[in-house]
Amino acid sequence: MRFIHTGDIHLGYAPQSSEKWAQTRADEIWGTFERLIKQIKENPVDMLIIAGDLFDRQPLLREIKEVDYLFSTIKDTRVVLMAGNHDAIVPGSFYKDYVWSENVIFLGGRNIERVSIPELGVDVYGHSYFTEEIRECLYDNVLVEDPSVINILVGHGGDRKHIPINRRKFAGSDFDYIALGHIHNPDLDQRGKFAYCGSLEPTSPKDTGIRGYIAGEVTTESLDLEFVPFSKRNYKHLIVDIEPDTNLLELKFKVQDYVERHGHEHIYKFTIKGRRNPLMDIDFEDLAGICYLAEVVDKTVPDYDFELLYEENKDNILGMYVDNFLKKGDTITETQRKALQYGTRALLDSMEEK
Ligand SMILES: [Mn+2]
Repeated sequence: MRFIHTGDIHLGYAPQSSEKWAQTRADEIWGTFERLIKQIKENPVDMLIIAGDLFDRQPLLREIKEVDYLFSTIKDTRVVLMAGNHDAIVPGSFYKDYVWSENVIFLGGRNIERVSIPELGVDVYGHSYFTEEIRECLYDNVLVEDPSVINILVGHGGDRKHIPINRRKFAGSDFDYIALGHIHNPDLDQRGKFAYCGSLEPTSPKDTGIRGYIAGEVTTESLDLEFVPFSKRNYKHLIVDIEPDTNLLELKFKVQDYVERHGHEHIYKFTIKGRRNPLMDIDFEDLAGICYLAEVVDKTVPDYDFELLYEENKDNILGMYVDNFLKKGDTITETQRKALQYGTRALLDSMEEK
């Protein structure tokens, strides 16, 4: 049985909502999901598993209809989905009474249920979230009722507040495949017969690395899993080193060069390190024009000539401040060095104002 395992699509989410490009990302999250359905339409698999958090929040009825329309376009594929912690079936949820297309199996029970699909020789086990948190280890002791068919468990969780899991128990279970969602990092364990597909698109700057889905083939005897990169963009975290003689334009060129090499389509976090010219202020706005920028972390330290500063300011507060630290010589600690740098900057600024 050939399948695609995805989850954590988070439709409706706009990552980093304060950024100019937030709405673009929200559209892209929908777009990538549509692209996956189109691909399945052209290249059908037996089953599409969506392991929770299809929506980032309670779906509108209109949104469920749109998703169901997409499913109806892949009639040759059985769609199996569950509600996760983000789109839990809370009171008033449109998930509750929705009648899905014929090829869709919505695992809409509070407790784990078994759904048999005789045409595929498959039994699927699963449930939905009805609350945002489930602390019980629901997946640890699920028993397979019919070992003669292919048995698949669909689940969502793996942290303290969302169904903690026990990987060792999975390996000893009778399931042929355990398809999990909730953890946004892909994590494939073919021998352990389980995998996290990871989110289809990255949804947070912490989600560095490649995102996509799992393409697999399972029988009662074997399991083959392949991770397929599919996201439109990835988050990349890069470190840019600068020197005291690096100027602003040079820094900008360095960043442009990084983006050139690593791909214009991605979303970047830059950490800028090194000793910088004390007169140079990093222009974050300027850098934001180069690429999709998630964050710039300034870890540079101003490269002051403290001996000279002291000589020139012997008779004022700056000179006294600097001298305090210079007297320590080599015994100066890292914290004191920072205090010296930040304090000097503050004093110079206040002297400039006068
Ligand atoms: Mn989740």
